[in-house]
Amino acid sequence: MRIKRYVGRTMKEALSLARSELGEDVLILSTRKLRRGGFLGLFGGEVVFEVTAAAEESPKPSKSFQYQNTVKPLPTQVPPADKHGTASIYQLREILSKNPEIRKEEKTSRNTQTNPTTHSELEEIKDMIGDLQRLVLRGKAQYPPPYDLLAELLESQELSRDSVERIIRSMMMHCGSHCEMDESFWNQLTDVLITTVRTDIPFPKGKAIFVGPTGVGKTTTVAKLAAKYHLDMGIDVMLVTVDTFRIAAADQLRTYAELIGIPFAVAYTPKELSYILKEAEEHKLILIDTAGKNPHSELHINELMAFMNVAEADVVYLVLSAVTRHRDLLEAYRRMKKVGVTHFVFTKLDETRVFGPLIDLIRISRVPVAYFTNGQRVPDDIEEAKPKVLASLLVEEVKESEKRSSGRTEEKRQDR
Ligand SMILES: Nc1nc2c(ncn2[C@@H]2O[C@H](COP(=O)(O)OP(=O)(O)O)[C@@H](O)[C@H]2O)c(=O)[nH]1
Ligand SMILES: [Mg+2]
Repeated sequence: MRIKRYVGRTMKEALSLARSELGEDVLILSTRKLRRGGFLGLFGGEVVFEVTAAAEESPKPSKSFQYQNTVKPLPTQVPPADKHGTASIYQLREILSKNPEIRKEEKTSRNTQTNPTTHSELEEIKDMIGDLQRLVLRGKAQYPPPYDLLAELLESQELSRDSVERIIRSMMMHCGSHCEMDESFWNQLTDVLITTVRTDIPFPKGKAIFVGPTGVGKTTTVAKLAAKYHLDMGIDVMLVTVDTFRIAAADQLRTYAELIGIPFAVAYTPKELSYILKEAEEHKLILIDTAGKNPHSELHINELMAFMNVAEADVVYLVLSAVTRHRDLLEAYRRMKKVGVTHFVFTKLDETRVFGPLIDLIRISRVPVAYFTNGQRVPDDIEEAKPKVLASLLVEEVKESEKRSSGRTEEKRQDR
């Protein structure tokens, strides 16, 4: 069994070439039109017709012009000849599909075939790759070194793109467009961040209410502050809770009140709260704890509003956990701002190493942060918010990542 390809200027010519060499009983396996020569086989060149034919008899010498016609003989599993002595075309196709040599040749010749669709698709893909490259390059080339690296490091702290741009612009103004990532660079970054972190510690007087999502640490924060104000500063503090959703919640604060040695009351309804607050007027500072509200639930927010309207608090703390994802943090603020948030308390700073979202939130909301909490211990794990604390936490993390990334680059260099 021999398989050969014949090429002619017309299909007829190609077929007669096959027949003249392999005999009249030749089996035509495939025919196709293709362009030969030209630039990369794509442009220009001559249109020719190719016939792939198979026959059993031994080859006759031929002077016909052939192209790529030396195909290895097929393996021994030749299809059985039918009653006319010719193998079934389906069987031959099956053998062809199993023969890697032939598949490889077919692939090569397919690549040189002119196919207008493939060509335009190819051009389209090339254009798309070009566009993508330009886009990527524009993104990267936006900042000269080392600001490109700084942008990456700030993004890994989950600062928004907008914040990163502002910070870098400010850094470039102070440090120039080319500088080293040395100690003075990091100090400058700390200073830039300090200007974005607004803090304010309310004077401990009047009524302060604590709102925020469930489990962020509201009750613990109320206890920490009560202890701090009463035990450290000798202020006359009273605790009130409107969190009657879980019995344990009221008991949690009651226990703290007993330990600290200050009065405590539970308000089940806004009316009760109004009554309690009137009675409690003589206390210098009243801290009101609320139930963890699902910030996505309008019902919960409306319930909270009813208590808020009665409380007429001087300070409304929105307590948010530092481990909350950027988007959820902004969403929690967006939902809660209608209750008239005046300050933030950021909790669980000990549980994360990513501080960008907190800095973004302060900038976007223009609400100052009053306290940071960094552990479960009452009353120790709370501190008054200072811009430098948050700025330094972020800068320390950025420096660490920079060290790690330059260490990796150095290792790679030595490996080479
Ligand atoms: N690691 C850590 N855990 C905290 C912090 N503040 C509160 N927690 C814990 O978070 C959990 C929920 O606190 P809780 O005050 O009951 O949250 P609430 O539902 O908002 O009142 C408790 O296990 C607290 O001990 C903090 O700053 N760091
Ligand atoms: Mg609570």
